[in-house]
Amino acid sequence: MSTIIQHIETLLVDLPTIRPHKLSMTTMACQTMVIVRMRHSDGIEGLGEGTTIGGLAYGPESPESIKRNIDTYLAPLLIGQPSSNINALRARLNRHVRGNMIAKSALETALLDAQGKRQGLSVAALLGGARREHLPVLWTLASGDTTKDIDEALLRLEQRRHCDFKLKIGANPVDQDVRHVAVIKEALGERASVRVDVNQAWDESTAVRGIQMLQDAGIELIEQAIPAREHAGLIRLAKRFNVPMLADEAVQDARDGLDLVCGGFNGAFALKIAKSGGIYGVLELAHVAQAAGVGLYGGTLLEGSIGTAASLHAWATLPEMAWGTEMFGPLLLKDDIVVKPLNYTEFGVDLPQGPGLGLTLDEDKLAHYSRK
Ligand code: MUC
Ligand code: MG
Repeated sequence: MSTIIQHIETLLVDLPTIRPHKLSMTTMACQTMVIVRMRHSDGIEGLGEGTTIGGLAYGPESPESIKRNIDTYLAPLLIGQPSSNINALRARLNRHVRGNMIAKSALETALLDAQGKRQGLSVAALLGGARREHLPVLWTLASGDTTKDIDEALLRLEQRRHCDFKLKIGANPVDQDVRHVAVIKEALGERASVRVDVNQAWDESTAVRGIQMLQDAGIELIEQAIPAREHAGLIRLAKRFNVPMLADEAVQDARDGLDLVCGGFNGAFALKIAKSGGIYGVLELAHVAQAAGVGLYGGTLLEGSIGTAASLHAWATLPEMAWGTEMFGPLLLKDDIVVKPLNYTEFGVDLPQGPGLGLTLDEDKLAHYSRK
């Protein structure tokens, strides 16, 4: 008799951050993750994570909506279904539920984790195999204070933790933001790559002014300077400047990717399992990018260890990513809910080993940080 999905539990888990994390649309002091525990009739449990940034500040799904929509709409579509045909289960979810990509990503991760544990294979092995076991990881400087950011970057360099840095800008007037970035780049010099993420905060004419100054200051990559839906504007910026544009909020899935490359976009795409509804969706986008010669970047929505590990298994199956990854989410949190945290070393992170995601929940910590 084939194994079926028996039970799906969702937990809201609140973990404090190590310092305030300031983005153009919100400041985070805590990260809320939706943890999925999916039990199957063979006794195996699959783990998944659905996480966003700043409640509803970043996108249309909040932690509470992710939990509620899984519990009410998505989980009932999976309960009683055969566990192993993940393509059929994805199609079933997509047929009955529109959008809700973070919720779908959390469930797909739990299906893959369980399938890997069942077959004794890592998620990367289920996807055809890892091409590398160690991936580069950038750090985001977002304390809101230029001196603190420089100290933080110097420490990370000395620790051999990170040598690529992303600065979150867009909350202040453009000249003030550019000054902040230029001072940090000047202090770090050639030792580090410095990039910025504007998180949609500028209109196109502000972007033209800001990007010119950032390019002159030696910034290597400009992420999502203008609103997500302004594809034509993003293409114009990409054609206008030598410094490459990184599309983040603008590119959710393969269709967005196709639209951008058909319009002549020649920058890079930030891949996130949460934007694309999971690993399979994000790999479709990666394949469009590869076919078009668009650079890849392994992105995060600041997930904890479970979502980060799921992303790492996906990125490990791809050819070298031109812009590396930013899978530092667990390092921004004061604590972890897995027994053995991911191993960050030598400016990157090791792909976790073992069946499935390669992680085990720490039940005490999970109980401690779960919302009652
Ligand atoms: C984003 O928009 O890139 C990734 C790193 C970080 O600090 O915020 C995220 C979201
Ligand atoms: Mg971004």
